[in-house]
Amino acid sequence: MQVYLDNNATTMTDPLVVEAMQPFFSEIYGNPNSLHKYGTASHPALSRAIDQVYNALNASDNDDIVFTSCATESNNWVLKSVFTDYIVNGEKDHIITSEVEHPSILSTCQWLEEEGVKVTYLPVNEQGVVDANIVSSFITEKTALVSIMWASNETGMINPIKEIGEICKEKGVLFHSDAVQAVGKIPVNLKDVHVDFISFSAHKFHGPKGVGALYIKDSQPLTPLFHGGEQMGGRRSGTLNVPYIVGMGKAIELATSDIQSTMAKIRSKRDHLEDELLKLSDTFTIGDRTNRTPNTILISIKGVEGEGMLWDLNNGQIGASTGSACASEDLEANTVMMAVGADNELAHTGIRLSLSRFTTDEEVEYTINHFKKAVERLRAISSSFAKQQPTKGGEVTEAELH
Ligand code: C6P
Repeated sequence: MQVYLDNNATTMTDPLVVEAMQPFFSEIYGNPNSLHKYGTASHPALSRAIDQVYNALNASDNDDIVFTSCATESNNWVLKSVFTDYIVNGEKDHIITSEVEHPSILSTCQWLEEEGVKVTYLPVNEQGVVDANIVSSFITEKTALVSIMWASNETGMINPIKEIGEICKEKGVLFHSDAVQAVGKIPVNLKDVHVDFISFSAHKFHGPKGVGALYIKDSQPLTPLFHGGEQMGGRRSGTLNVPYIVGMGKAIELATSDIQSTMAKIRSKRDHLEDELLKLSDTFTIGDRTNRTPNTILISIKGVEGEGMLWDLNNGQIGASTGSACASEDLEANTVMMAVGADNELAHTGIRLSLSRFTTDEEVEYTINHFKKAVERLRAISSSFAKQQPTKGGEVTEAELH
């Protein structure tokens, strides 16, 4: 059996999505900006894809949704353009974000700091969540932008986006949310929350890699990241990636059309997996699962190095991760676990398991069995765990976590 449990890194492209994309490679391949029939042939499919994305997010006709190559691009675009428009060419000098954002936000913020921008990196609470009141307390008249992720890629924890949005609206500050791990996993209703910008990416909800989007409320101005032709109203130049945009439309429709029942099915498998793994001694998961994306578990297994566990799981044909795929090549402690208060040793023990709507009950059972045996094997050779046994034992306490 092969089990893929790294769906927060990327997902399998749904075969129905591949089917929808297929005609736009070698049959309907004209440039959509060409005036001849080969170009215009793609227009109905493009319009449909745009409608599918607007409908899935309940965006309004006054809003813009601009297709990009990925969420990293969308995140870079919003931060760098707010810098140009409101800091270089305006009176502001400050951006607020959190310590646990994806590297595409954190590295861009570090670059902005080198350019003279003041950046506040807000801490998260022991649940891994940003407190809306803390956001409020750091906003000044010099704050140009608040950028807080909708849901964490590492823990799955969901931030209070509605409250933060209201605070930003009241204080007249732009609000961006990296919604990569929210769109397609939990309901994202843009009429229900106040956000100026959201970033998202098709490959996180069974669409193809290489296509993302930036939502821009009320089509407000934002200096383009790419200058060139008039594609996407001049907001993002470059020939439209027709098959991928069609794929994104189909994928978001499939992911959101019956999201409550899809979520319930994934959640019940996730909860069963989590309950079973928590029966192992000295294991704990990060964050209350009622406020977590329904597919995600970040579990810490005391005495078992995350990398060792991944290797063992991989030998059992199970794909998991120790955290963000973008940071998987360094063997540093998990920074999100450190941010929720784990010490250095514990922060090396995190394993992220992320399910999808394609995960089966059989795969979950297989994972439970293999995981339990792997923990036994690895603990047997872990000298630090063996040394702690006589004195410790039992559950890891809150005090040990902090
Ligand atoms: N996170 C993970 O393993 P791209 O690939 O550029 O479309 O998405 C980047 C990105 C941005 N924000 C969040 C919250 C994300 O989770 C990701 C992708 C993967 O967690 C790969 S690093």
